[in-house]
Amino acid sequence: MQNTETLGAIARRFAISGNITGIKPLGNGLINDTLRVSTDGPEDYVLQRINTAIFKDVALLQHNIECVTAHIRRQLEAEGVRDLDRRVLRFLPCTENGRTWVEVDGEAWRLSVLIPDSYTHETVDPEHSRIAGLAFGEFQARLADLPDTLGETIPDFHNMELRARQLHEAVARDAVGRMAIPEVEALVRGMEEYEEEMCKAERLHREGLLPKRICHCDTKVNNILFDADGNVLCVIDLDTVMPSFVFSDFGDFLRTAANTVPEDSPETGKVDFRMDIFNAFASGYLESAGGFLTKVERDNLPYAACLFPYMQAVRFLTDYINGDTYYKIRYPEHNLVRTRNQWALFRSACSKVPQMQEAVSD
Ligand code: GN1
Ligand code: MG
Repeated sequence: MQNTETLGAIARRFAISGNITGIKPLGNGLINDTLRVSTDGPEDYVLQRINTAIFKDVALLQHNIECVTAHIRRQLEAEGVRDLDRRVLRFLPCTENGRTWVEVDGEAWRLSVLIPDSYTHETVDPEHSRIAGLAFGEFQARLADLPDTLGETIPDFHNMELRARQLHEAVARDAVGRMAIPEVEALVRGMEEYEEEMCKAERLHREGLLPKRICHCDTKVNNILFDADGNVLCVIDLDTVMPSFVFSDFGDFLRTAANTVPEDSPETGKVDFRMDIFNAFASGYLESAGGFLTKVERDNLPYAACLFPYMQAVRFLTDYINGDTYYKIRYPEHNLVRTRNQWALFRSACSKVPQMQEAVSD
């Protein structure tokens, strides 16, 4: 990471106000590097280095984000919402050409206004899950009439057939010899058993039974900003907003919120899929999204709750077999530990499908 002086110089290429008084890391995303830029002016900022190894088309990425934030801002304005800057992210233009990103030594950076007195959480109780369900359903509903066309910032991001193929390719390549570990081999075989079942969404789509809608595609708990009273302010981390199946947002929230432990907890025995969180989230989501969901989408929400732990287990294991080239890791076995955790979550979710079906059909 660059030193404070270099980071300050990057931040000053955007139309910020005030003098910079400090720069320090913010949040714990696995992809981009995020920093808080404090100033003596009226606002502080969030500076992000975009991981261009993953987001290869920064112009497309920022186009999507600009369209989405402008659209939501227009809607909120029309609804008479007053605290607009707390309800939707605002990215600043850079001073030289007005774009919302700058390139520095081959790396891309962007800067948004930090929303003061806002909080992210790594865990939520049922009440906040219900509120989050409302928020993500509302986010999808708001984007249903987006006039712009959004591109896929990571093509086929949540396409399970692609993720399965990437696992097979990693296994065949065995780049760092990790297929020799019996546990890795067993995990791969276990995943193969469920592969066909888990690729159901792509089949339904091909049969014309499942639409793509604009989704957030990274609805982890910590991608929602709450105020001090626990109200949702807005949804953040918009890099992956793109056309996908509604399952993406439903499933990925539960993957993080319904797990009794964090996604990288080594205490696999403690992993359990919480039905109280599922019920609360589903009730909030159906309240705001129920109006536009088709029967196929609604009936398959329990499948979505299983699909995302499964897909994440496949992705973590693929990265482990590839030698940890995608996700940030803090120790050598980190991706394997994450895989075990998500695999246990998948198994737990599968065992609760009948209860889930009952809850969404009510
Ligand atoms: C990544 O950037 P972050 O940490 O919010 C990943 C998600 C995974 C998640 C697992 C672009 O999200 O898809 O579900 O890690 N984002 C990308 O924690 O791959
Ligand atoms: Mg994030």
